[in-house]
Amino acid sequence: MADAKRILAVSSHVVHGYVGNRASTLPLQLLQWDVDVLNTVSFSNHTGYTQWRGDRHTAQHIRDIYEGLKMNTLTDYDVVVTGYIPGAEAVREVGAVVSELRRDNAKLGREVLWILDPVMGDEEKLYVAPDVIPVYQDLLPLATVITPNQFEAELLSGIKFHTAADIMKGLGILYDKYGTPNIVISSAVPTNDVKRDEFICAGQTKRYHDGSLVRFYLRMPFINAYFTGTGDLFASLMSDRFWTYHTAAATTTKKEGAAIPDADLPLVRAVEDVSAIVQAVLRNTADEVAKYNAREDQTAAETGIPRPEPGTKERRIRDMKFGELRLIQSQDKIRTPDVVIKARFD
Ligand code: PLP
Ligand code: PXL
Repeated sequence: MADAKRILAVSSHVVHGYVGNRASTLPLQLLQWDVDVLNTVSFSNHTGYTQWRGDRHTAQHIRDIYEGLKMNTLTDYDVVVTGYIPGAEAVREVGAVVSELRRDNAKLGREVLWILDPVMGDEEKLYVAPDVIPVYQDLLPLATVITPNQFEAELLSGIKFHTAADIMKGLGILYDKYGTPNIVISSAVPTNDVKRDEFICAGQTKRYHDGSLVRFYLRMPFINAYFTGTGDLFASLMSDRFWTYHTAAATTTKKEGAAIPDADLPLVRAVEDVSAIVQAVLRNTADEVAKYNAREDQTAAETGIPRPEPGTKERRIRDMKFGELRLIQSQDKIRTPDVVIKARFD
């Protein structure tokens, strides 16, 4: 048996539900990764419930864990994926740890990819401390792939996405500002789009053989429900697929001397696969949420006790609980996605 692929996942732990590292671990394990899990917080549940208990881990805690790994020579990772880190000092420490880890591996001729999800907020709301923003701005140039969502991409580029063209323009601005070789805006709906029946996932990458820039996008049906953890799932799956296609491209390009067109764009192939998987998980989740709503409506009708009004705390808690991603139920699609949406080039 081949040695397992090794990844370090730096994000949140929740006791209940599937966000942060709890959304990343199972999918990566199903895809044959040995997942080392470094938790940045340990909470009862995700913060979308609006009430939770638990602690944030300090920058010192993150450093300590890394030192422990290092003293046992456990830091020979193929990939590091970083996500939810709610404090500036901790983000800075993660940046220092990843930089050191890559430097140490480079001395041994090993490349470590860094998939950086600049988790800062969603739906117009910042859910980390504002002083996290400039720290991420310092780290983006170091990453292999960044995966901001719409809110984060708008914040980092400084423009609003009114039209589909703005999303593509946003990619260019992000590249000019931060220079990250691979950029993916995981999901965006132009604000001028009144129908809101689809969303766009867009990316920019470089051809391996000549370094020329390529922009691409996928249009997907909009699933009208708000799920937490989607971005975390997206980033972890990107880690798998980008590493896989990148490694294949790097060896092919070296061997053949010239590029094979399809293998020349690992990011594009990765985004196609990942989008298919995320869509499948969201469809399964949305189907279960619909069943939950039907059940609750029926119970209300039978008992004459109305459901709590939307917007109330009681309703929100129940909706959040039944809205957790259905990862276990989606494992077949995680292993073998049906890729039906192909990227189009700008
Ligand atoms: N990627 C795909 C394919 C999605 O369908 C979605 C959400 O609808 C996302 C990503 C969401 O990513 P984020 O949570 O970073 O906004
Ligand atoms: O999906 C982002 C995320 C990760 N981890 C925790 C969260 C959230 C978003 O609310 O609360 C703990």
